[in-house]
Amino acid sequence: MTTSPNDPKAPLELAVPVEQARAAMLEAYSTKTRKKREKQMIVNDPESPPEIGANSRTIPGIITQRGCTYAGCRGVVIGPIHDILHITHGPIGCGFYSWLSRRNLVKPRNDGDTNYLQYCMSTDMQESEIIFGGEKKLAAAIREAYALFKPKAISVYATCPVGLIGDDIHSVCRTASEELGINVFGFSCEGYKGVSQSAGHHIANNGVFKHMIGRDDTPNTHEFSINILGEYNIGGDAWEIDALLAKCGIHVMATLSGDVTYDQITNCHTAQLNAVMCHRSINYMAEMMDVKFGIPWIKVNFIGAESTAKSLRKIAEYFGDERLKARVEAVIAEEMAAIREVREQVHSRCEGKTAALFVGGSRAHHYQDLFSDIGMVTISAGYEFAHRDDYEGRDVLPGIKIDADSRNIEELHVEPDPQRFQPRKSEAELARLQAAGFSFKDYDGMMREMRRRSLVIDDISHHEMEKLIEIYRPDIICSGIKDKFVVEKMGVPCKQLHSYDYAGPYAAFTGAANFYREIDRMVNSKLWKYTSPPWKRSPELAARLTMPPKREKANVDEPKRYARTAAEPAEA
Ligand code: CFM
Repeated sequence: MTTSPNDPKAPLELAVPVEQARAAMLEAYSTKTRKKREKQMIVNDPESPPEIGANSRTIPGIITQRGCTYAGCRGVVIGPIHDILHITHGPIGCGFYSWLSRRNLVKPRNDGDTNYLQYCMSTDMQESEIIFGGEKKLAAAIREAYALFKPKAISVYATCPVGLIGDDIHSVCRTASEELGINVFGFSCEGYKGVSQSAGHHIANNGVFKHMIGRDDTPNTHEFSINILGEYNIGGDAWEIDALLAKCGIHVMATLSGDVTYDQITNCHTAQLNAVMCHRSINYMAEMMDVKFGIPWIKVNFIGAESTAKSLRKIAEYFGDERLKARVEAVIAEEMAAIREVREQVHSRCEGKTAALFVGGSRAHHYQDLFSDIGMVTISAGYEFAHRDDYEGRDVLPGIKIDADSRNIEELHVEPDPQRFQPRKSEAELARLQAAGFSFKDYDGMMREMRRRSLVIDDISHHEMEKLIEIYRPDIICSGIKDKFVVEKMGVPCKQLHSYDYAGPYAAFTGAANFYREIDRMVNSKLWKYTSPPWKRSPELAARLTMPPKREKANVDEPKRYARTAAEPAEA
């Protein structure tokens, strides 16, 4: 366990060169599609990551794993706040599919505490609202919900038809707020607003910042206090992180947004530091809190034992307190010792095995550290909806072109708060930290930490995933429900890194040990070699992407058709 199997400097040597695999993936596409996909499929150079095409529209006809803006806002960033009522203004399907499918777990602290996450509230728009407007129905729904539950706050989410018919949800919310005397606010997060759920994250950050952050100035009396931003308590991850930090003597004011209450959020601007887990979904909030309140932010990663130790040390370094540093070292030593045996055993069975990760906007990066812990190599990875800075590092931010889709999302103009802006560190303290090599806002992106010559693929399609498996047959693929069973039918285990397949937690040290065991069980199971996909047994099910001959008209893209062929012979 000396050198990391994912040491970026070491070039990845694969039986089939990555350029060849990339060409094989691109081959089936029409000229126009190929041109676009080429920019999103990059052979990695960690020292100087090449520019990757990211956060651009998915080409129609390509099977993507992406979600919508509404999902990113209601489902991801705000949904986990469990003591406010979330009302989806739209047809019933949008509400239902945002309900409890993400495993952002909640444990009310005391008997009788409110937990509304079991409820799925929707205005259930019908044709009459689409034609005559849905504002009245929304106002009635807010009143009804208040009468039933008396919540501290109500949050309203617009779905696609709401934007199309022009319901003004914000004025309905303002009126309801005056009438009921509670905080009621809305999000214009119509599904079509952006190219993916990423737009919804930004809209959610803006809304939480405007309507919740800073409403309660109760002084913070904790010696060492931080917020964790971009941690959603999937499978209980946030609880692991909280417990670990508590052991070190560090208090978590609020986790945005995992098992968190409205009151925690309204008071979290009193923390001393923001530690960012998922850069993609919440970097906006970290920046805005820095400008308005003077809270600096750093990037952390509590996924993987080595990364967790590194993140704890970084937080202790920030506070600069010798007692805290000693405590953190003692906790790291104790936790590492507790998982040493399982890590070594699993390492001996998994060393040299390969993984490929295609997930969301940060996990494809973070989970590479867990695989490194047990000697596994990541040969290919990519995000569904991340931006160039999540791939190449924040240095590229000034050079990112703002396109029409991004311009659609409001950029809040934030200024230091005249009363509450208070720099958390003096000039002298900042100089001391900088001299020791400490940096703030320090996200270098995924590519700088991946092996040279690994394949980075943005918004991977099902076709590319199948080619990847055909060519490299990784020992495990980490992805989500949209392709899990396609992957497994091809005889490769697939670990869902969104929902964790009903398992977890995987964060911090105890979580890391859970992950080692799970991966060991999956990659070393003999089951996979007995798996034969249905199309191998029944050749009439085999389908192949075939392109018709080129069309004459230059301005029309070649149509894509799936022609069913009995191409593959039946297995004996
Ligand atoms: Fe951040 Fe997430 Fe992710 Fe994300 Fe998500 Fe998620 Fe994810 Mo699924 S906020 S970007 S929009 S870490 S729901 S908890 S697992 S895609 S990699």
